Amino acid sequence: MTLLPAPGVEKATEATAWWKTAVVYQVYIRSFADSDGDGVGDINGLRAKLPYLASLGVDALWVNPWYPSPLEDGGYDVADYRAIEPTFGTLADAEAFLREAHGSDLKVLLDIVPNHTSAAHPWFQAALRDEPGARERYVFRTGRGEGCAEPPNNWRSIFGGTAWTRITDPDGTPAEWYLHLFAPGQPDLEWCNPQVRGEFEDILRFWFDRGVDGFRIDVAHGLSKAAGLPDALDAAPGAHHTAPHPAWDQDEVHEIYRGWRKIADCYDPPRIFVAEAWVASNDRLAQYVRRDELHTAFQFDFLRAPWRAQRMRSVIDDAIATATMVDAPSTWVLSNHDVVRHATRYARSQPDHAVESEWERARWGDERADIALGVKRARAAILLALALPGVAYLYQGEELGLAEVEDIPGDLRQDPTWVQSGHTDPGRDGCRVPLPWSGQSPPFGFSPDNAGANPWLPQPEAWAGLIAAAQEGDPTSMLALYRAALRLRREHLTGHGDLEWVDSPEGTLAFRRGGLQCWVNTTSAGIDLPRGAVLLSSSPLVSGLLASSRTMSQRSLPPDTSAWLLTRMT
Ligand code: TEU
Repeated sequence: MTLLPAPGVEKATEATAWWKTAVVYQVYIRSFADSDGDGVGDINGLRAKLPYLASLGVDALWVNPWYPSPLEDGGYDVADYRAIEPTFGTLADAEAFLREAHGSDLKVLLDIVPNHTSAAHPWFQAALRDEPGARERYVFRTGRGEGCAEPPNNWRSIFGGTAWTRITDPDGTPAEWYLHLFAPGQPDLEWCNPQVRGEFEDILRFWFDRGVDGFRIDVAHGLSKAAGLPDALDAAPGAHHTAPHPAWDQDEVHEIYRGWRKIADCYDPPRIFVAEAWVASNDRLAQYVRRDELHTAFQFDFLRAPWRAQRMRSVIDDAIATATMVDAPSTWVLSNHDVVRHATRYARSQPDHAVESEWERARWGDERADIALGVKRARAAILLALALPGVAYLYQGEELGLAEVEDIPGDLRQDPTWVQSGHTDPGRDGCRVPLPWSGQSPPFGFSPDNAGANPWLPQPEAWAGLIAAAQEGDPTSMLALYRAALRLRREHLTGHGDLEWVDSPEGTLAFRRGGLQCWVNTTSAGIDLPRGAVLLSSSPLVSGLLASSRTMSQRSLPPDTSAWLLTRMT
């Protein structure tokens, strides 16, 4: 991989840059495919599934952290950023995977976790030994109150509980507190420290030099904290940081990413970034994707929107308007490894307005989920997401129609959220259950036959009806829908610019892009469809005489259904 000379290099024209229209498939490697029978997914299992991923029709893969880790937070507690967790494989396996993915015309994004390390990271171990300069790499502060026995401020962990833990000095005396906005095993790094900045720029180069095409940046909004670490007005940052909080979305963070962008642009082809930034508005989100900063950022308002046309339309309009201000594509996503799978989010009653975070309601809701309805809506939602201009991310298993597994026994749950919330939040294990590939009983081909261990989370017996092998040959399957939509998106939508809304009845939305129209019906009644060849529909359409057109047959778009129509360019 050639490394171009320093600044002043010619940048590849961005007009047709792959990252502006790509569909990226998220691989939560721990639950994707297990090649060695230990019940945990691994790189060689992923390598074996590359033909499946290539045949799906995506452009790139995003692999969740595969670095050495105690796995206290599913690998987001990194102990060495330049190696591979032995459970997942070796660096040689990773390099072979990169070669083979590129050989299948799939780009590869890794996950980088700059906000914090694992407590097992050598840097933090040095800090515990109070080695010179070691504590300055993290956020250590003196406690407050009598004997400094209270935390330095009122911040709470995203997972629940306080965001501070007090350590004892090597001689056993109570010492300072360190900040962890997530689990205690994830000490926050001090990004004012030039050593921290230099280390992560070197980590980027380590993987870029090995051919990695880019990074998803974990907690991109968290690296810089407000000076003085003041108390927050609302101590609990909230899972989605929609209220201003001194721990999140500080302006100082952008200088870091301008430096990262310079590094990415020095490679040929240039490397790219996608930000995980949970911020209060799309105006704030746009700050991360200015032309000299990151390329893309997940559009989480779309993910958080209820299945309601008006709400989704206003989210789409706001997202596109703010992204366009900085000449960035919008990045649509419906699910990931942190939220309730959308087939379940859509399976309960939907409010007409946005609730601060829909999936919490779904996650804790005691309303029975109508999964058949949720899957029908998920089929319609993916035709909406893939028709929109910009980038789309798919979370592993959504192409199989998987819903959230909501009955994992408490003693088998591994998400730190479950413990830190005092068992009030079931956590995120329900969207991380190992995939069903084949067979009629667990492990459903996730592990080899006669594997030595069960999958690390239990799979529902009902997944026998969702195995990928059975869906391969079924034209009505979710897998067939995803494959067709990705193919038709490439043929009819990529390269076409903005959308143009088309008038449609209340509770529906319709827009034109190029010669294609996308119609979405979120109501419980059918609506008339305009003339045009139906390219694809998420559920069967209804034809025949309709009340609104007495003389000629017309198609109706059923409830909770989307359709792509090929209409003459007008
Ligand atoms: O998530 C960042 C984050 O804020 C999440 O906690 C999110 O707000 C919440 O889970 C939504 O329900 C990233 C990773 O995606 C997550 O898996 C990690 O646990 C977290 O950072 C810490 O690294």
